[in-house]
Parts: sequence; structure tokens; C-alpha cells
Amino acid sequence: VPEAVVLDVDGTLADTERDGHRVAFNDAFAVHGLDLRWDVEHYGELLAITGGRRRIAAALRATGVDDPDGLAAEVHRTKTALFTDVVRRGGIAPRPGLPALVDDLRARGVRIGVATTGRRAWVEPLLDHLLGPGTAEVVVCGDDVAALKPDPEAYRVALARLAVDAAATVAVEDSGPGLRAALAAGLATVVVTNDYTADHDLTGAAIVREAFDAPDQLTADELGTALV
Ligand code: XBP
Ligand code: MG
Repeated sequence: VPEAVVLDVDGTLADTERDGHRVAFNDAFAVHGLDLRWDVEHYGELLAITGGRRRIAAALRATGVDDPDGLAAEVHRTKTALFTDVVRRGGIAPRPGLPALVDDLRARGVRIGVATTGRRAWVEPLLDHLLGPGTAEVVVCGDDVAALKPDPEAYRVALARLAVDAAATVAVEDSGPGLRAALAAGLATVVVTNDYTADHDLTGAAIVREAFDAPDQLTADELGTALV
């Protein structure tokens, strides 16, 4: 088994994007009276822009408003509050097989970290809900880094705070940008794809799966096989 595992959040621990974040973005646009709505397909393309605030800013720049970055920050604050409320109400379920993997990691004494682009305001309550309070020793959020994935900073910070070597650590991701961030930080990476990321370029992944529990349950031992 690896000494430590660093888990991505969105798309990995839970399918948060299509029915969670995307809906919160659209609700925030309505709150701010913006004629903007992201449908399922278009949102999947927008995920190439990591970070919700930057995603909104890109869309606003295309509409010609005068202060896209300022307005994006304001709309993103609303979106974050709305999504945090969804999380606190228990609206986000773990991906099938993820809880069993986490139980196995804990039973085998594997240390757990989290490295996500998402904002800490909703990441913390989501982790309490999905992993259990205190399960993730280290949680690195978009708030904590200067550069978002695919930049490796979040993974580098997680490794430093865990005080473990990249060579003894496995990352678990769902997407191309996340995979590239983990690889650039020197971590062997397992990718569990979802509907939005099934066609991503996953070159460099040690293992690629479509689910945590199919065709068989992903285990701590299998994550260990990802270490060269
Ligand atoms: C995925 C992201 C995030 C979420 C939205 O992060 O890029 O921006 O889409 O969350 P990861 P925020 O897969 O690395 O966890 O609005 O809080 O950014
Ligand atoms: Mg992800």
C-alpha cells in the first residue's frame, strides 16, 4: 500500500459538477440578474477552465460587461454560498465505491490528503460528510494556492504538509487537468473517469478506471501497484 494518498474532490469523491456546481452557477447568475445559463454540455467544455471564479470571468468577458473580473468575484461568492448550502443539506452523495476505498485506506493505515481547486467554504463540510471529520489530515483548496490545477502547486503543498515523499504517494483524480497537476508534482496517479472526463487525454495515468466499484472494488493494495 502507498504511504499516503492525495484525493481530488470534484468528479472524484463525488459527481459534484453536473447537478451540483453547474446548478449553483446558474442560480447565482439568476440572483445577479445575468442573462447567462450553462447547459450540461456547455458546462462540460467550460470545465477546461479550472476554478469557478475564472470560469465565470471567462464567460462574462465574452458578454462585454465592463468589469468582468470584479463581477465574477461577486457572482462566485454567491455561487459558493449556494453550493455550500447544498452540501450542508446533504445534497452531494459520494461516488459508488469511494467510501469502501476510504475505509480500506484507513484500515491499512494509509495517510489521506486532499488537493482540490474548489473553495474551502464548501470543501470542508463536503469532506466531513463524505470522508468523516478528521479523515483527511491535510486539505489544500483553491484558496490556499497561487496557481490552480493543472499547475502542481496544490499537490506540492499537500506533500509538504503531509511530509511524505512523492515516490511513496498516489494521487486519485478524475480529469486531465488534475492528472497533469499530480504528475507534475511527481505523484503516480490513478484516474477514475466520469461522464465529463471519459474522453480526456489521460496519458501518464498509472491506472484508469471508470468506477471505484466496477469491474471490482478499488483497494489500497491496487493503489499501491501504481507506485513504480
Ligand atoms: C474542479 C474545479 C472547481 C469546481 C468548482 O476542481 O475546477 O473549480 O468546478 O468549484 P477539482 P469552485 O476537480 O480539482 O476538485 O467554484 O469552488 O472553484
Ligand atoms: Mg476533479
